[in-house]
Amino acid sequence: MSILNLHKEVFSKIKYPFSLPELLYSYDALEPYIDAKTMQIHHQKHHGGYVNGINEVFSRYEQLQKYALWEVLQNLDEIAEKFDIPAEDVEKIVNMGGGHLNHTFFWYIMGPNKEVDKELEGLIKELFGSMEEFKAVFSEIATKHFGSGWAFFVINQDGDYELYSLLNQDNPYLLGDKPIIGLDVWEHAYYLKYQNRRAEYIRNWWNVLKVL
Ligand code: MN3
Repeated sequence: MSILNLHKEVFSKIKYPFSLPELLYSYDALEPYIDAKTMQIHHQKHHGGYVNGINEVFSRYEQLQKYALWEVLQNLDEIAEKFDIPAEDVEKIVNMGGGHLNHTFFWYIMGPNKEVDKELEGLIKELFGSMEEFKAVFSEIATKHFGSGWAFFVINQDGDYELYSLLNQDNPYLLGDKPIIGLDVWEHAYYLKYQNRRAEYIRNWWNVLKVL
């Protein structure tokens, strides 16, 4: 399947009760670019925390449980009003729900062996002229993002492709966009191995991005 069908193949299946997805590779599989300790803490503790957090909120709102998580994020204002969800729980849905979606997809697009998505590769070459140009633009956005957050390559509601970064665990569905590629630039994603060298982490990350 092409990563361009991620919405249907991955995101549409993420519903309550949420669970921490198994990685398709071992914690040390992305060495030397991402170390095993970082992967283990990132998956079990950080992602695990987001899963627990979003389950806790959804457990208190039975009306939410029939929706896929992406639908709740995309229509959050409307849904919050309809079910009378207070601001602090809306914030938890953004942070915990976004954290769960973002990480599920992050693990999914990485791997120890390249399985280049030809459809995506073709699209990127058409849009950016070359893979190098795409990587340069994406890397710059990820490197310059201030503080915690993610860099994303998305398709918007008009069918146009965009690159941008978002703060914290904000997910493109909040803007009505569908994520295609995402890179976690929270310090928890790289600090043990790279400390403050985010640019080096980003440069190395392309080696473990399975799909390109
Ligand atoms: Mn993370």
